Amino acid sequence: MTTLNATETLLHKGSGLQVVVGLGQSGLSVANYLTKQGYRVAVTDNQSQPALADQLPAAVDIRQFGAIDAELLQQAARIIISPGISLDTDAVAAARRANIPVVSDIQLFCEACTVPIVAITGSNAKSTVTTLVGQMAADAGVNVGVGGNIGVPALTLLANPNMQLAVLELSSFQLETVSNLGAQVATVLNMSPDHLDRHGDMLGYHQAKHRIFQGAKSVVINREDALTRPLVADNLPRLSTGIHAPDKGHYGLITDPERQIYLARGTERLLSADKLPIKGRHNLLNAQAALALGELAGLPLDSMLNTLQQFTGLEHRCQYVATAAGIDYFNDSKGTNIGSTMAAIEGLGAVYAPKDGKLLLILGGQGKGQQFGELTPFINQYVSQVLFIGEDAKQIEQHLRAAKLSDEVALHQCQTLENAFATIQQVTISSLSQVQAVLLSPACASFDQFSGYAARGEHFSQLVSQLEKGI
Ligand code: UMA
Ligand code: ADP
Repeated sequence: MTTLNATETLLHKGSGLQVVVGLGQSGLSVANYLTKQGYRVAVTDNQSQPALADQLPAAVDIRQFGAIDAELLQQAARIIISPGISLDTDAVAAARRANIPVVSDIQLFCEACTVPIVAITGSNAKSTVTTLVGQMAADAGVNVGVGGNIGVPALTLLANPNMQLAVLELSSFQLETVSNLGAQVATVLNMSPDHLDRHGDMLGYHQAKHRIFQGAKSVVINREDALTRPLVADNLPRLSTGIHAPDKGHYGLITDPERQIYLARGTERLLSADKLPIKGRHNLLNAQAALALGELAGLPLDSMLNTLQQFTGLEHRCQYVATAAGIDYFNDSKGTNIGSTMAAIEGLGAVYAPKDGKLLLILGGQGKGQQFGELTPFINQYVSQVLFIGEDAKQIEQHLRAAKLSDEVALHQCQTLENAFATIQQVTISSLSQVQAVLLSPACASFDQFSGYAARGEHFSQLVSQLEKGI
């Protein structure tokens, strides 16, 4: 067998130029990884001065900034595209027509990763379930790496030589350029319209998400959502989750005659729902998904149940902020699509409805091509006031009105969160408003007015605290 020395490896690999498209966090991780592997690497980005350019390794000697360099892409042996960049971008589409392979950082990760992968996608709950499974693994004494769309580029996990398990949150953007991921266990948690401006339609979005199942050794399925069911062999090990009593070995909920709800595995009651710090029906499904994924990754049940009782959830996800003038304020800024906003309205609505309370909902931002009329039944049932903000506010109002919105729901165009808070004060002064809780769950991206959902949520919390202080 011939082995190459370091210089020869460099020359050998150098013959195939690797072009990184997009210099965000994932692009930087790819440049670092591939230069360490001895490849010749070039980077190109739309921005003329990408913020991370200073952090590129010196070995990256081709840097084309200010536009994605179409000629450079034509010279590539392989293109590694950032998830934020569409495959339809002219230069990228031209390279694909020339049969140049285009992959994501996740493809490089799964080719290099030697430990089992838990792969998690879905329209909503990805970060919650990924964090929970990561915590379950850590609490069980497993050396675990948690990364992907959650904000830690997957390739950076490879720096840990002792990693025993990788838990990856994967977006449709990352998955559309991944083949044969080969996860130990894979799941699509739920499917509701999102990112349709990028994927064209629900079919395109579904196809991208379901790439997560390629080569999977086992799968977790949500019985409540047929669109999560994979097209895989019948004999592939699988567990399912749902809101009804489960079949033997599967996860679900059992409600006893006193109406107490339990997480269950088959007929076994595992944990009373009121022992979970995270609330709402959607979180009971999330807890089950984490248990099922953990089981198929070999984690012990008792330890996982302990973790569930400690897990208080993530910021900006239906997070209670404060009570001001008798009204409870909730920050669900991470509700960036209609599926998450439905879950938030239903989850909180069910809490306030028995008290004859209604919600005041703040909605809007960048609508991403969604059909907001699907929110109308939830609004009719639980919401008395809707306040619109952001660039697609007028269009969202039109969608709601066109979908049989009840006359009892008042609508207010506010443009900004500041204006929304002025309106909240006017509206809630009237005892007729029925408002007992204010919910920011925009169902939209935030980039028209904020640097991201976290900035939007923090701004909301600041405005609540000003209200509390009477400023
Ligand atoms: N860029 C171009 N041309 C374009 C668009 C972007 O050159 O047309 C450049 C930008 O100038 C920038 C770079 O590409 O320099 C940004 O790349 P990126 O948007 O892919 O961002 P990264 O920093 O690499 O972050 C990505 C994910 N971002 C997106 O998918 C948009 C992060 O998910 C992820 O955490 C990170 O990789 C690590 O894996 C964020 C996200 O918003 C949280 N995800 C979406 C979501 O959750 O809905 C899918
Ligand atoms: P993702 O990473 O997929 O965006 P998060 O865990 O960050 O998921 O939650 C995003 C939003 O989805 C939050 O607004 C949260 O309240 C909502 N959410 C959480 N679990 C579910 C679920 N099972 N179904 C629908 N929405 C959910």
